[in-house]
Amino acid sequence: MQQAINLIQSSENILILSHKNPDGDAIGSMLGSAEGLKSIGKKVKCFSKDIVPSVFDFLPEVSQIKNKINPEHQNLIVLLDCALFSRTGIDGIEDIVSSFDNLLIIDHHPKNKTECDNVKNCVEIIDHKTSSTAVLVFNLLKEMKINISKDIANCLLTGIFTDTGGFQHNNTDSESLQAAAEFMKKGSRVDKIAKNIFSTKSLAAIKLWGIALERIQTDPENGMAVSYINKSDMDNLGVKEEELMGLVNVINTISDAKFSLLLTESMNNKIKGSLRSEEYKGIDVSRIARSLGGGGHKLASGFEINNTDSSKSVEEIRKAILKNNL
Ligand SMILES: [Mn+2]
Repeated sequence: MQQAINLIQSSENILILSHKNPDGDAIGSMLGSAEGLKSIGKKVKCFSKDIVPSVFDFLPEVSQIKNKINPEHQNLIVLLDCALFSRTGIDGIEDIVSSFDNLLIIDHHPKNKTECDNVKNCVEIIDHKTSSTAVLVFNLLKEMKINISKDIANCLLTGIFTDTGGFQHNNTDSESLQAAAEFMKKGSRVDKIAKNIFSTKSLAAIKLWGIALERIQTDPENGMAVSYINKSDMDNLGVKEEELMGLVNVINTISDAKFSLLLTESMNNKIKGSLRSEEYKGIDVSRIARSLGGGGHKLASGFEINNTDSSKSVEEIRKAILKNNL
């Protein structure tokens, strides 16, 4: 922690990066840390390869997360909610980060490799037992005696809220709830965040959820509940991929299923898989995700398969998962 503070204190220009397909924790942690660092006079830029899903438009200063950035000298790069530059998904990331003095990684994903293996002046705050990167950012800002404004509170509470599935997943711990209580004291409201995240769906999106729910198949042998969404399903209803956020959690409410999988055919010929399970079901879905080139947490993880020649059907991927892992 003290090394991280030293890095920040000696840095004027700070670039904050997170992973591709940014989720609430990535976005909330970026915005919350940016506000905190700006409040002590730092020049901060936030960059994400993928646009921020519109469900997060309610967050303060969300437009400061840019999708375009020029390679320029940075004193410090802060990598949030992931630990490798490759996870940012940015083409030519090496050029963008080629000129920086220091690197700070703040993450809560279990891992064996981090960018600190490749970079000399690097500090990592990594704790896979923490519910969210937002909690780690909060601890750092507190340690730096940075005033937690209502805006910072809203951003970081959104990170905790989304990564704990609205305080329902098994990573919801006293530390997350204590942090949430601090944020509420600053004027942030869990109910408002919940409304913005969960209750802003379009009719078309709900109909598409219905199609996916209709398609669920369960496999009594391995306990998988699986469904899929094709790109044409989204096109026909005019639904954006980001509106599928949370769908896999609904599939995961089937009590007989040991784990759930949602396959989504996304743009640029990729098939995305989202996996969920519950602690008491005794399945580590990150193992499945890793075997397919992805990663994540034991009970919530994901992978992405290139399908440039459209050679793989959802059915083939489903079979491959069965064959390799179970
Ligand atoms: Mn996270």
